[in-house]
Amino acid sequence: MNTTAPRSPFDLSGRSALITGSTRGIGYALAQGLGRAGAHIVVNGRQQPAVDAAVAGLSAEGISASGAVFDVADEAGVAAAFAQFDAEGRQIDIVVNNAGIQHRQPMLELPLADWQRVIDTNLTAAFLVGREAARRMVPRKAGKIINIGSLTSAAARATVAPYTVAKAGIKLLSKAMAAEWAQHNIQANSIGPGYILTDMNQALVDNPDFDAWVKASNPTKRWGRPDELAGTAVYLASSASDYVNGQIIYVDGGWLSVL
Ligand code: GCO
Repeated sequence: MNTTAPRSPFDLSGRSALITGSTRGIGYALAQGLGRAGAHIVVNGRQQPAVDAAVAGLSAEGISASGAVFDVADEAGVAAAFAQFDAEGRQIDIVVNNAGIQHRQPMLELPLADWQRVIDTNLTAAFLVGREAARRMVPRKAGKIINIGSLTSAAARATVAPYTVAKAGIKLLSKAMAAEWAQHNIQANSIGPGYILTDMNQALVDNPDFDAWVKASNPTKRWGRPDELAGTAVYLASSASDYVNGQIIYVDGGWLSVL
């Protein structure tokens, strides 16, 4: 008698997921979510102590995790990280391009260097990491790429122009990846989080006008929590989404559905 339960299409055991910018915030919550679904997690950040702390935190709850310290916006650093994965025999089956920064300043005063820094980290890095991962996924004929967008993938907000443009680019980067790599059984999709309670957004949470605007604009009437993004990430990382490609799924409490 065969007593083995059929594998759930959401089961990630035996897969490895690299999540960029995963020492805290949304990235860490996605690491927990994919880890709880069975994946080995490769934590990424720029600082060794923060990466070590995140690996320790995941390990403490029984998740298999390791660390990779590199700057996602540095082409040579990204290539070196993947060469190291190759050397360790670590196959990256799932990539979550999550690393992101914010810079809030009206465009009339915005220095080019700040524009460029935000575009490099929030958009170009997803190309660099995705390209390096896909170079290995194409011959294997399997891979999952999840690019983290934003509400600003759909519409702009004053004072965050480079972020908005980068996140709009993320939405189309997933489609560009799908256009070229779907034939190799790679699925690339985006998640568009709404306003989420993270360190990056703390200044907005602490601003009573902004907080009131978020609660008034969102039909759910509250900010989202990082862990509320995990289910969508598990879906897009799993075989449950094997015929889903180039999509963006907004996890926004319904924000974009109402006027
Ligand atoms: C901002 C925030 C963004 C938002 C996000 C909502 O300043 O606009 O920092 O990160 O939370 O755009 O999707």
